[in-house]
Amino acid sequence: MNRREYLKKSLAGAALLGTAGLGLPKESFASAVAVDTFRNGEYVLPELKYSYDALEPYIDAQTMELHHSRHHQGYVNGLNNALSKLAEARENDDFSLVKHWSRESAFHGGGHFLHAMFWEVMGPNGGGEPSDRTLASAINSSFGSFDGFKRHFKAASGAVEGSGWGVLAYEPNSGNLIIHQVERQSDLSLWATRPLLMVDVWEHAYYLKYQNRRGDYVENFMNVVNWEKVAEMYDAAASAG
Ligand code: MN3
Repeated sequence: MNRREYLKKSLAGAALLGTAGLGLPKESFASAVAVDTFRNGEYVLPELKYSYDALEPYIDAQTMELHHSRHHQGYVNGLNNALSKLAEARENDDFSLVKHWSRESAFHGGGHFLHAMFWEVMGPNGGGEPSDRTLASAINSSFGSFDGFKRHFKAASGAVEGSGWGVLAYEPNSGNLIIHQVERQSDLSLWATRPLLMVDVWEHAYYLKYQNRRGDYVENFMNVVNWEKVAEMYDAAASAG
């Protein structure tokens, strides 16, 4: 299987997940971004490909460590727990708490998958504009210009009400890119779009360094974007769609 076929297969899994909730495990959503998040029958915290201080001065080491080792680990644990409770419910044929555990699996699953991609779309040598021509032209045709995209992405991410995410995503029906405001993190699994670039705007992602200045954090996030990774995911999404 060549790379394109592999990615296409993975993306088919991602599409399935969109309609079937947390469809497990071989064709997991995360495999679309080639992040190792599932091992020996359960979800695991993926390792960062750079050190906690690698994104300084834009994102500080203490925030990165807490965010990755505590918050993300919490979503991994919550997802595994919710899925085991749902398995228990099936075994006992007792679905009295199905609503609760379904919500828990969506919330922690959303957190786990979004963070797994979030770590990948940042990097120490990031920022600037995408050098990949396919992605650059998709951004231009969807937003008019790279600057138009950037202004829209920053405005949308800064204005998310409460906790949530700003997400650039591929919409396979039109072939266009769109920007979502995701409140909390549970709704993404319901959508047909394929996320390409996301910024975590929960306070835990920036409060130590930026306090209530979310706009400054989003502004500086643009300096750590790993556009090669985004281009790779765009290529995979567009060739599968
Ligand atoms: Mn977070």
